[in-house]
Amino acid sequence: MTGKMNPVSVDIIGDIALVTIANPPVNALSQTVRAGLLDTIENIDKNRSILAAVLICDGRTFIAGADITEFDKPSIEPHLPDLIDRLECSTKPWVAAIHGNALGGGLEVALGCHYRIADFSSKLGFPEVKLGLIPGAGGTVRLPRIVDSVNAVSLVAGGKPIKAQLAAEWGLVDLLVEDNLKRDALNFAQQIASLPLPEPASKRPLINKLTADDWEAVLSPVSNKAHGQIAPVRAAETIRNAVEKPADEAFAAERNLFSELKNSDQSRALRYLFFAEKSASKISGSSSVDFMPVELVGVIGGGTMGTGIVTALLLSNHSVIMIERDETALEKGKATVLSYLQNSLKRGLINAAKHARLITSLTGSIKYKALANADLVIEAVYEDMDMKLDVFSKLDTVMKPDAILATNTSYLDVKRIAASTKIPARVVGLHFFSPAHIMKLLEIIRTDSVTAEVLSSCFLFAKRLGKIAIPAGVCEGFIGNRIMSAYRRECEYMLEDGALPQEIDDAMVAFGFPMGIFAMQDLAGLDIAWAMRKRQAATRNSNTRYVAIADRLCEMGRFGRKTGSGWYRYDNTTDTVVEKIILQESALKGIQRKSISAEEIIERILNTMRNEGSKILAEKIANRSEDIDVVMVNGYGFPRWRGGPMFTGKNLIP
Ligand code: 3H9
Repeated sequence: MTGKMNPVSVDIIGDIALVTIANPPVNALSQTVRAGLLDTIENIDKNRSILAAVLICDGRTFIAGADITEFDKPSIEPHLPDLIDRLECSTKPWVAAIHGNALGGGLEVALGCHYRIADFSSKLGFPEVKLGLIPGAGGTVRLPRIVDSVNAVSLVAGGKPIKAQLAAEWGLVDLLVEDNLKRDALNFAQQIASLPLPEPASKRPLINKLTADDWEAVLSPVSNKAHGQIAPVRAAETIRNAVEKPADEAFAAERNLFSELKNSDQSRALRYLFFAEKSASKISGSSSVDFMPVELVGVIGGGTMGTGIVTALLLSNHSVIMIERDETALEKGKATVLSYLQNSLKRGLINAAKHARLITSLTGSIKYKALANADLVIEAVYEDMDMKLDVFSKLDTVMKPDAILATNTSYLDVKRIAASTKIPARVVGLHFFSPAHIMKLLEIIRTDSVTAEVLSSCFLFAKRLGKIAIPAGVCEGFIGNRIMSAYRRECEYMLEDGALPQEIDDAMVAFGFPMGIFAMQDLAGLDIAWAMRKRQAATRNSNTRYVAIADRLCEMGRFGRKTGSGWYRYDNTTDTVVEKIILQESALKGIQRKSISAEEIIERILNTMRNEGSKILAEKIANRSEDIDVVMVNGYGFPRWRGGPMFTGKNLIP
């Protein structure tokens, strides 16, 4: 044991031992916890007056897993798999009393206990695949001896925790409790203390066996969804191994695979991102700064962005006033929000009572003066500076003086917007991503004039929305769109140099992007970017290389999927138009086309992303290179398991 205070304490209550882990913030299984727990198991086994033990945690959660910060250091005894083997062989029955989250190694400890009880609001799961890992302390072996093998695969390979109620339906939880977990756990322990000691989970028979065809049906969706990530596939295979092989062999195989994956590039990348995301908002908000409460929020505009933002606000329990230019547009916007909420209800994300309450939290108006009491207003009108300046001049006259004024612009100069108002110190950019109620990323754009109080309040607001907030300075496109513009430009150069859209898109998908840049443009529509290029035409530097292929497509009315064709044609007919335009444009510039391999395509894309990222850092638009990676992964489809463009640069993947 180290000199640190023992995070495991024991109270003897009658003939029950109440074992409490106190290792804030999430009761991770660090070495001191493992050592304390091992001592406690030994002591309880030796103490003849104790009939049963309850394992409970202090603070906001049960054990949230192994201590991830220890994964890059040499592992110190007692190792978690050995500890859990010892726990399940205890001569006294152990009851895990779960609140908050029982995750990863935490759920493995609970599986080592003989019984599990949980409060209704708790969640149980194996998120290891999100860190590029599989459970490494016997979880894959014990789980299919407690729950159905198909459920075991979905829990371990999916990585998504399940609610306690479902866990109880699966047999993972023996008892659900309402409000007093400690009291109910002690009562439960008293009841089971006189029963024969149950078989340890690893010695129990399997819940069910699957045929080879069943396994095919279970495993193939996992590999189809993996998009290059190894862990989910290996996790599912490990469950199959645990079902088909003797437990001893399965334990050893799981342990070996866990160590192999822990040292893999993918796991290192995913762990890097885990901590990058956790620390992003922390360094931005300062504890010494006051926060302004944000309860009532106004949203200007009921279009795609506005309705997504309103939905996100309602789902995080804010009251919202939507402003539109006329009643028809307002009703349309509100109807869209209601359809999103209905969808959340249908998908079980909110219950009927919450749905009913959220609907009453939405009001709308066509008059700006309805915003007089709002704490924050988010402008989400068309991406046009004059239109935005007009909105802010109206806001200036109606908002209370301490309200925060935010623009959702994705490219425009927030400093100019701020300077146009009476109090520039309260103006900030809140760049949501579409659909705003689903995408987790939020860029918080700071001007030179904005106060620390406004910024900190925005980070707190983002946390309540459940967003990953990244601070960014003012420049065209901020962090994400600026990098995307740069690499899109590079992809267009590649078209002129010799590649075809399909080749570039295929290379990106093979690298792990959900879709290529050209397919994505077709989905988003080519017309908005075209309008912007036309606006910029007069001021464009004539010495800069300009690729006109997208303009040619737009001139033909090819705006993407919505018009049936863009970079691709969507009616299953062969289309040579785009290729012809590309060849013409290359010829016009006298470019000798040469084929570009998939590797070179990716290298050129990554180099461009990193170069732009380095400029963004040098200009202090982003605080840290980790923030750039968090933006590209969460907003632009960069494969999470590769860590982000800046990380791949440092770590040379591929
Ligand atoms: C595993 O268990 C492997 C085993 O199968 C086998 C082993 C042999 N370790 O997210 P929050 C920190 S793999 C260390 O803001 P929330 C986090 O960095 C593990 N630190 O709180 C943050 O630190 P800071 C499987 C951890 O309430 C602070 O705790 N488990 C760990 O919003 C608060 O975190 C997981 O993957 C950890 N395991 O959410 C669970 N977890 O304040 C990962 C958190 O310095 N964790 N921290 O920035 C989570 O999903 C969320 O943290 C949780 C709480 C839902 C628990």
